[in-house]
Amino acid sequence: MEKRAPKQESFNSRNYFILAAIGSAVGLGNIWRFPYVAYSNGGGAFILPYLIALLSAGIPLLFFDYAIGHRYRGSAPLALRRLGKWTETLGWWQVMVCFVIALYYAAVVAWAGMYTIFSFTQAWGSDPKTFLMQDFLHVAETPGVGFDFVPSLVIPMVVVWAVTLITIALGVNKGLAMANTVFMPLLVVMFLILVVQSLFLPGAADGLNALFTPDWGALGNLGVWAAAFGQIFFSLSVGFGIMTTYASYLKRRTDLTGSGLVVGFANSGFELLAGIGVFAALGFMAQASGLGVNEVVDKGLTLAFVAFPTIISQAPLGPLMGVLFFGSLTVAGITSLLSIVEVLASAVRDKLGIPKVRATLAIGIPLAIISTALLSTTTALYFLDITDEFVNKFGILAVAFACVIAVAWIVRKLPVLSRHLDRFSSFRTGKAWVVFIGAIVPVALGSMLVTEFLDKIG
Ligand code: LEU
Repeated sequence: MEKRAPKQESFNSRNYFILAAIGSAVGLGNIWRFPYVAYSNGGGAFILPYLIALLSAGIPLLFFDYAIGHRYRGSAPLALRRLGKWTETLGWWQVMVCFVIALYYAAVVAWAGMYTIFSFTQAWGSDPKTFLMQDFLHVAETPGVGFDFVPSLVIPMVVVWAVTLITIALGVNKGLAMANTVFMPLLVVMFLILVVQSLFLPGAADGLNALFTPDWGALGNLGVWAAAFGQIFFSLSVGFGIMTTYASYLKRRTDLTGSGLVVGFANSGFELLAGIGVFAALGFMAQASGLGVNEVVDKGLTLAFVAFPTIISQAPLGPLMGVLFFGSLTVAGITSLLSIVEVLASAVRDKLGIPKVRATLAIGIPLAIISTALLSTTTALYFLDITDEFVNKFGILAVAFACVIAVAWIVRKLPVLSRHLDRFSSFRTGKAWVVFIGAIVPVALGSMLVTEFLDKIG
């Protein structure tokens, strides 16, 4: 049986909420995912599907999450239960998605933290790939074989988890708001210096040309559109409980849509900046090694942990660049990780009716142990690759699709939410928003799920 939930916390100011929401949105997805996704899906032409995805699905879904969180004031499962009883199940599905993301997201943050330290001495030597695979991760040659512990990975994981759980346990103002107030300005300063530094490297223009040269033909490919929507959902943290939870901490009188626009555009602005910074640096790397930019681009983990160390070793003021790049990755990652864990802690708090500190420990300690156990082993990399792909493609998209269908077409609560949005906003979204959430978003999400599914089995 559900216990009576303890009194809901709330952010002391709307600015804290906006800061925390931007902190959640801007994360690993912006820095290492976006540049590669844009480059490999039409380059400059990708901006078009990307903007369409942002405006037609990302922002409307952000308003959707905000409206549910603010109106029903609770963690994702509780808010959804208040909305339609059985829809609580969807809230737990969102909680599960967050649980799985947290397992590996924390590891990447921990590794980025270690690489910030390595940057001072360029500990990776002349062969960053071998260093990453053999000396740092001790990757097993065959997946599943040699499930051995790598003790040196445990300490950074413990540090990341300790920081995360302590911050969440401190509560919404002393923990979340404080952390974001310190980390977000730090991130902006570090990242801006990094981008300027990259733009001054020889070869930077080649990198930018490679990123922005449009391949208009790519727009005929459904996969490119799917990539744009997928990027927006992950990057904006919409559809899987995070923004619902954060909006539940907003005071009653507020501006939901105005805040949403600030968060949406700040996130995309950061993403674009990351694309510019990363590709300018890759242009330098290509020139320094006498290769084409297309020969040096890599995605995700290898982009961050192999290509960047190579660049840092060759660039003037390399150690500074290393600290800025990996420092940014760590800081951006931790503020996103906080939001993922907040979803879990608040769900447990509401379900068991226990204080936030106890709820944080009750879910956080098992989570930290499982995450550390799985990702401090020689098979960490395989686990990360598989779960990341699976969660992105099926977890996030599928749960967002299910929620939108349930709310719009089964419990039919869109009119209530729309009125709520209009009441607590600086501008009215009216009928247009209902059409986006009721028709355009489900069609977009549905077709992406089918495409991904056919792709998997085909
Ligand atoms: N929005 C975050 C990012 O771009 C991810 C989310 C799971 C918190 O990295």
